[in-house]
Amino acid sequence: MAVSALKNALEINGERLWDTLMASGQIGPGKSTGLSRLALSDADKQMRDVFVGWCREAGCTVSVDPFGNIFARRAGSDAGAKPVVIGSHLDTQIAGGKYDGVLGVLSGLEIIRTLNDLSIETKRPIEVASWTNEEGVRFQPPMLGAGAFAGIHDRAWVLSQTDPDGVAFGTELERIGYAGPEPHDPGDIDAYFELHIEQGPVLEEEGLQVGIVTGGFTSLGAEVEFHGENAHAGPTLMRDRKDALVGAAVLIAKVNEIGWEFAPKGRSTCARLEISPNRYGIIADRTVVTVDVRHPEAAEAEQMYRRALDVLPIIAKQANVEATVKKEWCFGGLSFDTDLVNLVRTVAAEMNVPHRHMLSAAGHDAYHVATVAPTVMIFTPCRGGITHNESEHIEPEYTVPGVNVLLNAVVRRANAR
Ligand code: HGY
Ligand code: MN
Ligand code: MN
Repeated sequence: MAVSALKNALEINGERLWDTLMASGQIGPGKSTGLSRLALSDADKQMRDVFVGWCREAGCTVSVDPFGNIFARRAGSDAGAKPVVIGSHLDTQIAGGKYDGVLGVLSGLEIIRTLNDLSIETKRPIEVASWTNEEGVRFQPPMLGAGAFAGIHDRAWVLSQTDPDGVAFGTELERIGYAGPEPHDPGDIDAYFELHIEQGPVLEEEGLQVGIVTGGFTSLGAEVEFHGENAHAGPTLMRDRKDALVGAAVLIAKVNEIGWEFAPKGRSTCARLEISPNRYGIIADRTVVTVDVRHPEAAEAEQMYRRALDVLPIIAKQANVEATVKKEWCFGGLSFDTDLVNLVRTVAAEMNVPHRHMLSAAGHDAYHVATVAPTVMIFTPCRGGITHNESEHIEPEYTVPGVNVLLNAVVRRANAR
């Protein structure tokens, strides 16, 4: 590990962070080395309960807002000062790794534990936030808890969002006991830091340990429903068919084509497909396709999105079905706070931690928090850039330096005038 040039640079207890990460990795179902800890599931509740217990053991006061977002606060000498918040998410993808989101939340906890060990009091309070349903696997859109906190989504609308089984977000929050009383004031944050695995190969390939995230791709998403008619797969003549699966198939191929056309910067997929009745011998009368296009330049992302939706009438005619856009969302296309970007870069340089500026192609809770508070993200490497995959993997020697940069940047911000 590079020896820090920063006089009396603070350092976390890397072993303790790893033990905490491994403990989290045991909470929830998942094949082999991964996790499938979906938002508001029993496993999510179990993880939340353990996390809240850890925070209380570390002397934090814990509060929960009406969206299940958890805030664990370590008091500062100036009780009236706005807190410096460190956050991310504890829910995982359905075939996810143990580190996406989780590393950011548990790094925040480790920073509080380290400050306790060193009996360091900061001027501003320091708070660790765990946002609900970042992954958008169970409930769409992604980053739902952070978006609700920032006032981007209406409270009643969020609570009414349903999962594929028709179970409402608000019902599940009540069921797991994380429907908090009153909303937190989104204006009550001095600065927000989110440390996250890069989920790409750049830092590892360049032998760097910290990515200072200056902004994010523009991501545009939609849920498109095709309505056709059930009919027999045999006797029904081709001219008489209204096959919703054909509509979906043509759109999926088209979205992929658009991604290749705008590659390498442009990205696209239709990651989710619902088919009804999805049985042998009967033509599908309903399909739902999730469109996801992304690009570092907003105008290009917009063009990709328009191209995808402009073909709907053509597909509808061709497949003799109806096409309806049921939901739309967008996130990203932002720049993070310049002062915080400069602070993280200064600390990384002083600590001799090899770093670079970069953009995020993945969405993060920080995107929504950035609409209400100065915000920055720190990326740390992950093996082969593999993520949203059970074999997501990180190592202490290239992760701990980034958490140490976060620790020193947060303390400096928490003590600033
Ligand atoms: O979709 C995203 O980029 C994020 O991982 N939820
Ligand atoms: Mn994440
Ligand atoms: Mn993710």
